[in-house]
Amino acid sequence: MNILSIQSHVAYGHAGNASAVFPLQRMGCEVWPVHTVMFSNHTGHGDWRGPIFDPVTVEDVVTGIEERGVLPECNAILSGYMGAPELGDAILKAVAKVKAANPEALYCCDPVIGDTDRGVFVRAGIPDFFRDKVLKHADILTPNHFELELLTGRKVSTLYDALKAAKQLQMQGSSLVLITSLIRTDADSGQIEMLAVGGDEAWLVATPKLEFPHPVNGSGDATAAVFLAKYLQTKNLQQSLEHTAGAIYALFEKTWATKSRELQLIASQDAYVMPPQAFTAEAAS
Ligand code: PXL
Repeated sequence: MNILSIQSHVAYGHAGNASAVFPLQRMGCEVWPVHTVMFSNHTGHGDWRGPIFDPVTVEDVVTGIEERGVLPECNAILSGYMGAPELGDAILKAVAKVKAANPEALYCCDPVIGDTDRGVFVRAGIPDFFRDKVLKHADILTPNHFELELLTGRKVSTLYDALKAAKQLQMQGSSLVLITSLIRTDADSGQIEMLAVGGDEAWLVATPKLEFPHPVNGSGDATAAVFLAKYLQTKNLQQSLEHTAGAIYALFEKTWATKSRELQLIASQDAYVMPPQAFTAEAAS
């Protein structure tokens, strides 16, 4: 599998490509990382240094890859944190190029906007870009709870609400929706859930919720990556969801045990291939 991954890069710690690339590689995928920003660290630290790349730079790097003649071999595009709304068009141009070269390629968009702890943490214009321009092009969309509500304009409190919201996104164009963190009133509060909806299938999986002394950033980026790789390998929604739940729970557990502020992405490497604990997804309706 070859995956063109267009998202942020951080030098220290793990977010964006610095969270997605290693799990993808460890799962056996070739990754072509193109960075939208090069920051010292993720923005959850409050301050950081480094540039947001010009859209022309991102387009140029993609053109260079195109000139190698390899786009027909690209199986998927993965996009995430953008840094500036102007980078959106560069990402969509890359998606168009890859799909022209390989109509089977999937576009997996992680609509990185914010989360329930921090609210919106991206620049103005980015949420609108996802809502107005991206939804119709994405084959797979991986919002967290906060992003799901923001993109659909719906309050999501129950499983019924979540299914409705996912269906709305499907109607807008994303055939597969993975809600990477679902918090609902009609579930055990000691659990955190993920919901995968594709076609008329829906699968729900729960893992224990770990209480961290500080927020952990970058886990959504690894989640989208692991899910995409497993889905490309199996084309099976339930299996991809269960694998992702096991892998990401192991990553959280290791991070929690070490009390680290950064994801223990490398130390958890075996979990991406063989999750140590199995979680069974249930059909949801
Ligand atoms: O996990 C999303 C993300 C990606 N990239 C950068 C970030 C964040 C979230 O904080 O700061 C640079």
